[in-house]
Amino acid sequence: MVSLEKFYNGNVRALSQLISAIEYQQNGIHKTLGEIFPKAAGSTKIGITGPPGAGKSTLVNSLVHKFIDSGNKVGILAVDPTSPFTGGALLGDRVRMNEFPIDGRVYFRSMATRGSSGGLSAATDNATLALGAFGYDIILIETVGVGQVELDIIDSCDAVIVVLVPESGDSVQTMKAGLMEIGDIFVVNKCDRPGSDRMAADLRYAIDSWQRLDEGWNAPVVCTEAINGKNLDELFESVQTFIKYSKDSGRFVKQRRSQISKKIMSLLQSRFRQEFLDQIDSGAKIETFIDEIVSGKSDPFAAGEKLYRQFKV
Ligand SMILES: Nc1nc2c(ncn2[C@@H]2O[C@H](COP(=O)(O)OP(=O)(O)OP(=O)(O)O)[C@@H](O)[C@H]2O)c(=O)[nH]1
Ligand SMILES: [Mg+2]
Repeated sequence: MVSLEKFYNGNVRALSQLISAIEYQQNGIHKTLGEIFPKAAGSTKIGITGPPGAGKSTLVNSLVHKFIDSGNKVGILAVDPTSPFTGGALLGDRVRMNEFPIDGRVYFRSMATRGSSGGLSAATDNATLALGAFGYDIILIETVGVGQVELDIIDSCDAVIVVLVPESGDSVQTMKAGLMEIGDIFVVNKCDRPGSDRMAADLRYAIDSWQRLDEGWNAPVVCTEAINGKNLDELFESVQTFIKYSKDSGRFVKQRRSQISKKIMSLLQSRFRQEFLDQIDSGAKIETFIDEIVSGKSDPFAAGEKLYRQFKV
C-alpha cells in the first residue's frame, strides 16, 4: 500500500512509487486512486500523437518550456505500446529529463505495462490522476501511432494534437476518420522539408471533410519546424485557444463526464472478466471446449452459451 503522506508533502519519489504501483496494479491501488481522484480534477490532459519519428518529443519539449514559462507545472507521460524498452528505458528518460529544469516544475515518466499484459491505457490514465493530484496542472501525454491502446489513451485527454510530417502524405488518405476525428489541433512538422505546403493543404481539406462542422471548433493546421523553434508560439497559442474554447463551450465538462462513464465501464468490465475467468476455471476449460469444436462435436456458439449459463448459476 502506497503511503500518501509523503505524496501530499510533494515528495517526488513518492509520486514515482505511486505510478509504479499503478503499473504493477498493486493491491489496494484503486482505493488510493479513489482518495486522490478529487484532487486531480483541476489538471488539463493534452495528448500528442502521430507516426514514429514525426517530432512529437521535440514538440513536447518546446511546449513544456512554454507552459512552465507561463506559470504552469507540467507532467509528461511517454507511452509507446510497441516498444519493449518503454519504462525500462531509464537512460532515455534521464537524457530527456536533462532538458528540463530540476526545480520540480517538470516531471517526466515513460509508461509500460509491467507485471501484467494489457491495461496500459488504464495505467496511463491512472498515472494522470497521480500527476494531477500531485500538483501538475498540465499533463502532456505522448503516444506513438494509432493503435487501439493509443486511441483509448487519447480518448481520455482533454485536448489532442495530431502530429504529421510531409512524408506522411499518403497517410492523410489512409488514416481517414481515425486520426481526423480525434485531432483538435493538427501539426505538420518538419516544414523545412519539401512537400509541407501540399501536406498542410491536403490535411486542411481532409479535416474539413471529416470533422463535424456543428462542433463550433475548426481544427487548425499549424506548420512547425520543431528543431528550429519555428511556429511553436503559434502552436502554443492554438492549444490555449482550444482549451479556452472547450471550457467556455461546455465541451470540456461533457468530455470529462464521458471519460468518467468509460472509466466506470472499463473498471466493471475488468472485474467481471476476472470473476468470470476465475469461475469457469479459465484456460483448461476453454481448451476442452476448443478440442470439442475442432473435432466437430461442438461449435463456438454453443460453447459460448454453455459457459455463459454456467457463470449465471
Ligand atoms: N528536419 C527536421 N527534423 C526534425 C524536426 N523536428 C524533429 N526533427 C527530428 O526528427 C527526429 C525525431 O524526432 P522526435 O521528436 O524524437 O520524434 P518522435 O515523434 O517523438 O519520435 P518517436 O517517439 O520515436 O515516435 C529527431 O532526429 C529530430 O531531431 C523538424 O522540424 N525538422
Ligand atoms: Mg518520441
